[in-house]
This record gives sequence, structure tokens and C-alpha cells, in this order.
Amino acid sequence: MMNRFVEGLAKTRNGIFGRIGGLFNKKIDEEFLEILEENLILADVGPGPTASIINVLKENRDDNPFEVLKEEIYKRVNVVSPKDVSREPKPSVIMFVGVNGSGKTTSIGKLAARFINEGKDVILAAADTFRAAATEQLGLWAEKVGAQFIKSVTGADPAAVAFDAIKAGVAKGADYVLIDTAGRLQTRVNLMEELKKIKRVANKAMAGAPHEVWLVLDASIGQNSFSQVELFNRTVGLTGLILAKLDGTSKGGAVVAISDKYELPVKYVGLGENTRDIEVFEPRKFAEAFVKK
Ligand SMILES: Nc1nc2c(ncn2[C@@H]2O[C@H](COP(=O)(O)OP(=O)(O)OP(=O)(O)O)[C@@H](O)[C@H]2O)c(=O)[nH]1
Ligand SMILES: [Mg+2]
Repeated sequence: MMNRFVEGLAKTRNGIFGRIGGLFNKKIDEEFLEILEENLILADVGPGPTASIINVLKENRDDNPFEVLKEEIYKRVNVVSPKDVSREPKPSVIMFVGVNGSGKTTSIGKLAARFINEGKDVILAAADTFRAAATEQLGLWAEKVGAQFIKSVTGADPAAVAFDAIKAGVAKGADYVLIDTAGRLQTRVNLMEELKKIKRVANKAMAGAPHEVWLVLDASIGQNSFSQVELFNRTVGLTGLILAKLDGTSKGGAVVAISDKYELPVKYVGLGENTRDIEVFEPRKFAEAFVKK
């Protein structure tokens, strides 16, 4: 079976190795390292991680550079989520946050399909009440994948929608309640405060909810997503990341930079617009795909 990471990281990989393909089986020399360094930076691995990776390569000149690189990438993206062991609550309430158009609603739809496929009972909460179209979009996903759908009218309090959905989930013994929120710029203080309220109210509907808060990032933003991670994390306390649109970007290296800096686990990656285009993020597979010839 085709490794979806290999496919999804094609652009990133071509960006890195397109120019040094000829060096693939050669010994590490200064020129090799210079070109590699430049290309890691271009793939948005970030200056810090890039410098430390290049140093490791310099210290291990006799080893296969690609194996060393693979291992160094793996180490940096292999962030273990402290929450993973406690995935017992029923329902598991996951709140999705992010800037406009990052891929939240689509990721929720794809994840719902995945969970339902595993035999889980899923409720989708349309807590993006800003636009009628947003509720409709999530409603279409619910219909398509067979999830229960909780919505309200446009302009309604998003926290109230989250509350109703969680209550419904508890009453029904659902496995997951996935809360969609409106896209917002991380610098808009009032909108960020609204997320805090959704979180507070969720906790009133069910103690401990939301159990996860995932920031959905558009992978093509690359390192510019640092400020998003920073500010969303500060406001709502992130427990994980979803990297959407990894298929369309050459900046997949940002995963390395972000994991390295924030120690937040990437949970899933989006590899397209269709229902099946989401994959569990597996650090080992990612590193393999990143460094593949
Ligand atoms: N190629 C590709 N496109 C994606 C992926 N995820 C989402 N998209 C597309 O990106 C666009 C925005 O996705 P949405 O899911 O609506 O984004 P959102 O974060 O909910 O947007 P707002 O609610 O407006 O903030 C849509 O056209 C999606 O089809 C992905 O993994 N790959
Ligand atoms: Mg949306």
C-alpha cells in the first residue's frame, strides 16, 4: 500500500532533495552540508533545528547522512502527548480552533468519518455560528458520514451550541463530540476570549471537557504558524495539532520546527479534500517520507 506520507510530502521532499539528488550516495563534505542546510531552511525546518541537525551530521561524517538525518527528524517530531493515556471519557470532547480557512471544518468531517468507520458514535457541534454557510458546511459532513449534528441559529452563542452537543453526547453515551469553532486571527483579543468561554461552558456541560483542544494549521503557512501556536496555546491551552493541507505545500518541514519548539504532538495530517484524506501522524513514517530518495 502506498504510504500517504510519502505522497503528501512529495513537494517538501522535492524542495529539499531536488537540487542535491546527485549527492545522495556521496560522502558528506562541506558543499553537501551547505546545500542540505539551505534546503532544510527552505523547507521551513527552522534555523535552530537546522543548525543542530547539521552539527550532528558534522559529528558523524562516517555515517550515512540520510540515515542520520532521518533519525534527527524523527527525534524532533516524536512528541509524546501527555494526554494519550487518559483517552477514556465518554464522550471524548475535542474542540478545534484555528485561523480562518486553516481546514478545521474539513478536518472534523474527515475525522468523523474515520471514527464512525471504527464503529464510534460521533456528534458534530456547529459552534461556528458566525456564518450560516459554516453551519451548512458541517451539516453536509454530518449527513455524509452519518454523524449526529447539533446546531443553532446564525449569531447564536457558540458556547451554548457546545454545551448542548456535550449534553447530548453524555445523555446518549456518544464516543466523540467534535466542536467546530469559527476561524479567528490569533491577534483578535475579543475573539480569542470567546474561545475561553466555549471552554468554560464545555466544562459545565461535562466536568473535564473539552478533553482535547486541537489547533488546525494550514501546513502551507510554514513557520509563520509559530505565532498561531503561541497565542492559541496561551489562550486555550492546546493539547495537539492538526496539520492540514500538507499535500499542497513544500513547507512540511515546519512540523519539525513546531514540534521542536512547542513540544505539542501533531495528531493528524490532512492530505487532501476528500473524506479519506486524513492520516494519523506517525513520527517514524514522517521522518522516512521526509528523507526518502
Ligand atoms: N488540499 C487540501 N485542502 C484542504 C485540506 N483541508 C482543508 N482543505 C481545503 O481548505 C479550504 C478551507 O477548509 P475549511 O475546512 O473550510 O477551513 P476552516 O478552518 O473550517 O475555515 P473557516 O471556518 O472559514 O475558518 C477548503 O477548500 C478545504 O477543502 C487538506 O488537507 N488538503
Ligand atoms: Mg470552518
